[in-house]
Amino acid sequence: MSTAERYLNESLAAFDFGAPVVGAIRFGEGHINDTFVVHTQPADASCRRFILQRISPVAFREPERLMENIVNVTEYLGGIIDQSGGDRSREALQVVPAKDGAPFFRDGEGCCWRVFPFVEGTVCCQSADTPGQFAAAGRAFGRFQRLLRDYPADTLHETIPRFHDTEDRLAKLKWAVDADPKGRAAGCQPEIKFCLDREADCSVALQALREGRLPLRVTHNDTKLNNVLLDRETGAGICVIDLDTVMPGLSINDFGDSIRFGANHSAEDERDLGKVSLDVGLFDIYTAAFLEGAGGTLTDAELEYLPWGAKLMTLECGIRFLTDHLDGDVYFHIQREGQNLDRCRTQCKLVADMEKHWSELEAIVAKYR
Ligand code: ADP
Ligand code: GN1
Ligand code: MG
Repeated sequence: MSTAERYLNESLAAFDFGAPVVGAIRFGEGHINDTFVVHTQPADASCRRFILQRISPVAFREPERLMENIVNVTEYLGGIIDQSGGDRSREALQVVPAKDGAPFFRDGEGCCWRVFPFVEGTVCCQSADTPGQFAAAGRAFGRFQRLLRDYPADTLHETIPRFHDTEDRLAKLKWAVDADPKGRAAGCQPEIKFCLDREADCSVALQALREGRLPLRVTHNDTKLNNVLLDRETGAGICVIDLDTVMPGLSINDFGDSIRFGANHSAEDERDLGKVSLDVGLFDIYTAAFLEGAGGTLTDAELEYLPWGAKLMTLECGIRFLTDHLDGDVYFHIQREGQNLDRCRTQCKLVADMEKHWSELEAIVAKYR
């Protein structure tokens, strides 16, 4: 039994679901939190579902501050959605407080649990079956950025320090290679070399930020396709979820992380690298959709750096997977040994593809400027 399962019943008892709980099972394919779907049975209505999550204590050291961000951001988004005649219960996450009124429950080991109503009538895709789904996600993440344009960024806590500091990520990889606690470095020399060869790239966006060419905005920072819920009927991207890393950041990273995950036709941990390649057509579709959703929020410089967002988020993720593989898989959930190395390899393959198609990517972005 995992630690999360040990505290599941205690956590269920800490929230008022409005009706008897009839079951709770693991749910979703997130790499970080322990997620369960809870079924309740009201006496006079059909089953209602909730998402119950144990916030990863490895990823998030200050869960109370993280939840403060989420409560504030979801209330802010809800206000804007109400004003525009939308439905905040479907278009933004809603935090269900614990019985004691707090936005989370702390279990016997000090881990925090939280509850959101399940957003019904939606689908969550692990990969885009159609280009339309990818475009829908792009519009939703672009819109997310636009809606938070005037959010007071200085009131947000940094939930993971230096989260998208690619220079720091590379430094951490070097430490892991040197320490090599699991004796795995010998088995991944080509991947280590691939990442270290791109040291100069790691500074490109950060340097542009330092020089004031790229603005700091409120960003999501984890814009995988499976972090947006699509309407089951219309296919529209309606609710951006996984708000743990909403922090000041770069818009090009929100764009880029979606490209990393979605502009290809393979799983993130695909072992047959022959199946892994960047789909330039999907890059084009996502660019158009993201910019439509962002509705003029982005500056010329941000547009110019969009291909860099894609390359750097992919490289950085490869670096992070490799570091975690060397560290012994302590951060990203794995289902099999070597999975983080496999994940790293797909990222390296995608980076190499982006380099190969670089002028095409720039031309696509130029088309929409
Ligand atoms: P992680 O940080 O581990 O990725 P997420 O918050 O993304 O955790 O949740 C994991 C998965 O749970 C999502 O990919 C999605 O499938 C599902 N999920 C999370 N919140 C909701 C919700 N409110 N309604 C429906 N599904 C949800
Ligand atoms: C994690 O939480 P999830 O599964 O949506 C990670 C992202 C990585 C991603 C790689 C808080 O995202 O940064 O890009 O895995 N989230 C965190 O799939 O580290
Ligand atoms: Mg997620």
